[in-house]
Amino acid sequence: MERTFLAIKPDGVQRKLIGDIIKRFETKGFTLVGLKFMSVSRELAEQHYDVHKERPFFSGLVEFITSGPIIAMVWEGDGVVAAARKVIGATNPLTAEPGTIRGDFGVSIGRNLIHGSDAIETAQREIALWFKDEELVNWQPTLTAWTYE
Ligand code: D4T
Repeated sequence: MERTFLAIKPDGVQRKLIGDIIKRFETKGFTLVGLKFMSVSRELAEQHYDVHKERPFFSGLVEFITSGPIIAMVWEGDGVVAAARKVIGATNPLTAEPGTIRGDFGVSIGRNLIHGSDAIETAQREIALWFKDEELVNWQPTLTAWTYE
């Protein structure tokens, strides 16, 4: 089953949007398999954003993600990587569609509330970076037959 890595960034935590954000993925039908509330070290932040290390906004990204606690999560489901990106919305909350997390709750690209892996390979890399195997829970919700045909 496909898995993705999602993180509620410090702005989402400070604005008390944890419950609202998690609810979108639960009600959609995806399954939570890992979750931790944590501070992010500079080393982990730099590894996570390694793909952006030459971009002008890299240091700002690292500063921001280490500025307060975050929620790191792994979610599971058919097509969850691409579908979660749709639930999240476009990178810039001002242009993100209403009904998406960023479209409904944000206005600024540097405060876009949540990260989601952008491809299956990225998800595998990010899950391995943020979680140990034993921190992930393999389970099947009893509602599965009512969610998946
Ligand atoms: P993440 O990776 O956080 O899910 O965001 P996206 O996948 O939607 O967007 P991204 O990787 O292109 O950007 C990562 C992160 O950088 C911030 N950012 C981005 C920024 O502050 N200024 C910019 O010009 C861009 C392109 C927002 C998200």
